[in-house]
Amino acid sequence: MSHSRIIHGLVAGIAIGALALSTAASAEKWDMPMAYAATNYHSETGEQFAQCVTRGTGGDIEIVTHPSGSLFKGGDIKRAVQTGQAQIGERLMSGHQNENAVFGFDSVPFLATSFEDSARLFDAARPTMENLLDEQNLVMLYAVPWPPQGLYFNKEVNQVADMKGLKFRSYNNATARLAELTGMLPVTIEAAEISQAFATGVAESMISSGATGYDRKVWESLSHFYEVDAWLPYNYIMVNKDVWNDTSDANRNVISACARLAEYAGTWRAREYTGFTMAGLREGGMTVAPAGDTLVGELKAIGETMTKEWLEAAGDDGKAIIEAYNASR
Ligand code: PCA
Repeated sequence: MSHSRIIHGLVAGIAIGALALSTAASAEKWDMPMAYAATNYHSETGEQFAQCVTRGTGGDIEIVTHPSGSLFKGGDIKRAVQTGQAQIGERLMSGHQNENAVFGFDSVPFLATSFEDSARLFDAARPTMENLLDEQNLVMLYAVPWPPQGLYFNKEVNQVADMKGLKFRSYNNATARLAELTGMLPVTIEAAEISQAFATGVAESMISSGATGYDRKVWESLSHFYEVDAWLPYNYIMVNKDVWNDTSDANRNVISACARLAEYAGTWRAREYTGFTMAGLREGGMTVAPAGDTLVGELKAIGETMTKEWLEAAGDDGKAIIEAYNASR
């Protein structure tokens, strides 16, 4: 072999070695399934969180978001992250209420009905939720509320009796129970599928935020949104614990800082999106108004029943959350 050939070979070898090294350092890709519309503030906040991490870690970790249930459907996201099929993901926390009632602390009717109160409630619950998730191989990174929940119908509704027999789209145990207690027929449907469900008559009503109605253009099928401010449920971002434990201290610090920023930004966006989407529902032709006194009175009574039931089901953890919440006033 000639001298120049050897040098050439050596240089190529070093170049390949360097390439392998740099791909190893930048190759870690984290898929982040999310369940809601790409244009929704939760998804936008998640996307900016992902960019913050990718940039902050100098490309060591590239997070790729998959909104609208495109990688995993909402109901499958937690399992996917627990089992490492996805490294990180976002889910509605109260969606896990069927596993453990405690997860529904944010869907107890009329317990926390404003952004301020729901933030206090979430902070009161945070240590308990972190522990519960830790036992399930998950690390919670941040959480952002949905706007206050109100009732959607395809007709005017002034009292609970007007709701009887309607097919009601539910998104967790609390919403299904609300349907039962109001004489409606609950059917569980992911937000990503509600336009279709309302268009085909599979569902005729739901409780949700103005945000979700707006994201899914429900004015194409529904006519009324009644502000009830029943509760403000949370979405949270979880990462697989093994993945987290394998992450360097430096990169974990970056991720935690990006998470704090995302929680702050997402919470403010939730407030802004509330007014914006109410206006959007009106523009779409819907009647948007506070629920009438009769309806509110009846819903409060149902809320008391649901609160009692939740406290029984959520046991000591539930009681501790409510006590911490009341003490934070
Ligand atoms: N939107 C989500 C959960 C709560 C909300 O406002 C949904 O309807 O699925």
